[in-house]
Amino acid sequence: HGLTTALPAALDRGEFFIEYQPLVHLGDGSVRGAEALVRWLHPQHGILGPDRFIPLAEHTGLIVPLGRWVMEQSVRQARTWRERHGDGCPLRINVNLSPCQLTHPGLVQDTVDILERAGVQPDALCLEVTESALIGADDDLLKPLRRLAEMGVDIALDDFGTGYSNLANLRRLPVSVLKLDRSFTRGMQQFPADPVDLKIVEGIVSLAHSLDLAVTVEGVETGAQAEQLRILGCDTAQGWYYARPGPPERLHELALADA
Ligand code: G
Ligand code: G
Ligand code: MN
Ligand code: NA
Repeated sequence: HGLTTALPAALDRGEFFIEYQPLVHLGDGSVRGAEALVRWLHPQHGILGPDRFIPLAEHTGLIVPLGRWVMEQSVRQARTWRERHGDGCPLRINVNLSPCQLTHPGLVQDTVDILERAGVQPDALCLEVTESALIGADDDLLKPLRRLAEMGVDIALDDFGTGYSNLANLRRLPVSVLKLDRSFTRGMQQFPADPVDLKIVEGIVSLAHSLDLAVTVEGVETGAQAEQLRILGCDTAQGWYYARPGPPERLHELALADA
């Protein structure tokens, strides 16, 4: 595959870049952070989304250096936001981790090094791991995540609600945030909202809060959805209603606009 063989050189040549999508507090509308989403500016094919190359990078192992690069850029960006935004700025950065990064032995040390080099507190970083990556996870897989959580790095369970995981299993996982999958948000788009989706989200929020987990909702496209999800008790939202993924300056403007 042409894209696969081009990946390592693309990293060396600096063809990857990151867009940031804001995470907004549903209670007061303030920007609390952003998710980092990697793109590839391919010299022939133009901008390629992660769905086009992350699976290839996972297959070849390039995801480890690429993921490290994404984390380094994102953490530096978080420092810039925190500096420009002033003291006590709570802006955080969410970075996605592939399953193979979780099993890579260097994960904890790489993360510590990146935070130290950037001079950023661990609480500025949230690592997103998909629910499916942790289904049936044994202690060896959870150990690095526990270490990171003890340091103060937040761990979020991404695409929550699609993985058929055992809910009782949640207590074992060192996560502090559930990211509710977009499919639930879709049910709130129509009016009246899908009553089954309402009940499911209500149940998840109640379970999450009783376990001291925050709930982030993805894919919010309308004000009506945002209002419905706020009433259901969700904490944070992400989606086109607030902003599409964009360059870092855009997030700074959004964050300052409501400061
Ligand atoms: O918005 P978008 O098409 O960029 O994102 C598609 C998917 O790609 C998301 O589910 C996201 O989890 C994944 N993704 C985006 N950036 C990264 C990254 O840096 N690392 C990994 N592993 N996945 C990413
Ligand atoms: O990690 P994850 O797959 O959850 O990453 C988010 C993905 O969802 C990205 O591909 C991003 O572009 C996409 N996305 C973000 N906001 C919205 C939205 O409001 N609606 C839809 N349909 N997709 C969104
Ligand atoms: Mn994600
Ligand atoms: Na997701």
